[in-house]
Formats: sequence, C-alpha cells, structure tokens
Amino acid sequence: MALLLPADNSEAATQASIPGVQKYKATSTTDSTASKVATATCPVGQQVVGAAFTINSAMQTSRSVRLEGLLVSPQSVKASARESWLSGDNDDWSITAVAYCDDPLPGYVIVNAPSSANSDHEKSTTAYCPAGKRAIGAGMSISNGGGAIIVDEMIPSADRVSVKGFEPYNASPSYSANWTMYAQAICADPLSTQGFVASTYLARDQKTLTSNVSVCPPGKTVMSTAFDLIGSLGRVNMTGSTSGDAPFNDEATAVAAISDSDLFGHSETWTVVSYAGCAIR
Ligand SMILES: [Ca+2]
Ligand SMILES: [Ca+2]
Repeated sequence: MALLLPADNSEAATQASIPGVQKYKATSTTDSTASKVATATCPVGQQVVGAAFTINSAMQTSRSVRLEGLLVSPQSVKASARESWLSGDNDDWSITAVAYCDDPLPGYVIVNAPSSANSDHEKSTTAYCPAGKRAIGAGMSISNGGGAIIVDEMIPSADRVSVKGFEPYNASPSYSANWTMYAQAICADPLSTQGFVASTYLARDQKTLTSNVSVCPPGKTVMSTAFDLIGSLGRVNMTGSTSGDAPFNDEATAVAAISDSDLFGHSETWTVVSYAGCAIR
C-alpha cells in the first residue's frame, strides 16, 4: 500500500513514513496438503530487511513437516515447507511467512550462494556480502529437497550468512536425489544495524520441543531472525523462527522439534539457538 503524504508537511510526513521496521505476514491454507508456500510482501517503496516463519500445527511440534525455504527478495519473503518424504503428515498444518520491511537502505543488495548439487548427506554454503557491507538479514532455500532435507542452520555474522542441511540421519531408504541449498545474505552499508544477537543456552537435552529467545538491546527491535540447531544431526525440524509483537518486538524466538527421523533412534542431546538482527532506530 502506498503512503500518500501531505507535500506541505515534510517533517511530519517523514516521521509517519519511517516508523521503523514493520512486520508483514502471510499464511498458507490450513489442511494436510503435502507442500505449502506463503509469501509476505512489503508495502510499495519498502524493502525486505529480514525474514521469519512459523509452521502452524495442532500438533505444535510439526514433527513431519520440514522447512524448505525462507526465500528473500527485495519485495517479499517466500516461506515454504513440505511433509516428510517418508512418513507424510496426517495433520492439518500451515506455514506463515514474515517479511520485516524498512525504507530502502544505502548499499542494499541480496547475495545468493548455491551449494554443490549432488546427493551428499550433508552440505553447507555461505553467502558473503560485498566488501564493506554488513549482513542485516538472512534467507535460504532448498532445491529438490523433496521433503527429505532437514535445515540445520541459518547463521548470520557480520558480513555473511551460512546455511547447512542434512539428509535424515540413518534413513532407510536413503535420499538419493541430487539437491542444492542456497544461502542468502541481505546486505547493506554499515549504518542502520548493530549486528546480530544470539540466544544462549544452559544445556542440551532430549526434549521433543525446544525453543530459545534472543533479546535485542533496550530500545531496539527485531529486524531479522536466524537459527542454529546444535547436535541435531538431521533429526530435528525447525518449526519456527520469528519475533514477538509489540511490546515484545525486541525478542526473537527459534523453535525446533524432534522430527520423524527419531523413528530411527535419537540418543543425542540437542538444542536450538535463536539469532535476532536488531534495528538501531
Ligand atoms: Ca498430509
Ligand atoms: Ca543422498
């Protein structure tokens, strides 16, 4: 939606048109269709600075639904998920895409970095910002994952975003198709963010469902999210990486659940780390 602002009141207009980072959400249909997509779009004139998602299920844990993509473009965030290629999922579920939108930032660019395209069990790739720019947001996607690939991490740092994915641990049959992972770094000149804040955790455990919260410094709000599964080894599905609504818009939460792969045994302890990209203004 375009903002129509009075030409004779530029200061008020500026304040009105720069309320800070805003969230825009879109949710897919809710049913048991195996593959779903939701696309959240920024208002005209704004750009995506970060992305988030939630897989919504009455089961809460979404054990057999796997994140396939959190694909960012300047205008939109496309979140996609697919039921397990082995078990499917009989429950109704949906996926919500969240676009964090802001006025255009100087030096804004999105860098895409594909992994190799083969059927290796594990693969990772890193998108590097051009020299002098900083990563402010993260995205990823999987090509030809077929409901088999488990996203293990989407980790931001000062000038890059790294992603990793696994085929399910010890699955039989194994996944034999060629697949590709893409890392995406949303980059900008270093002026409007202070980088990412990560949650801490006390211990790994074997809970079915685990979440962790990262909190921006006082006066700052979440402008992007990211996550890292530790010790998951392809046995844990990310089911959400999102932030709260005001007054909790300074908190990002990552949620993960033991996947259907635990049918093959899950004795490792694991946890999930949440990252919040925080806006200064
Ligand atoms: Ca289904
Ligand atoms: Ca394989």
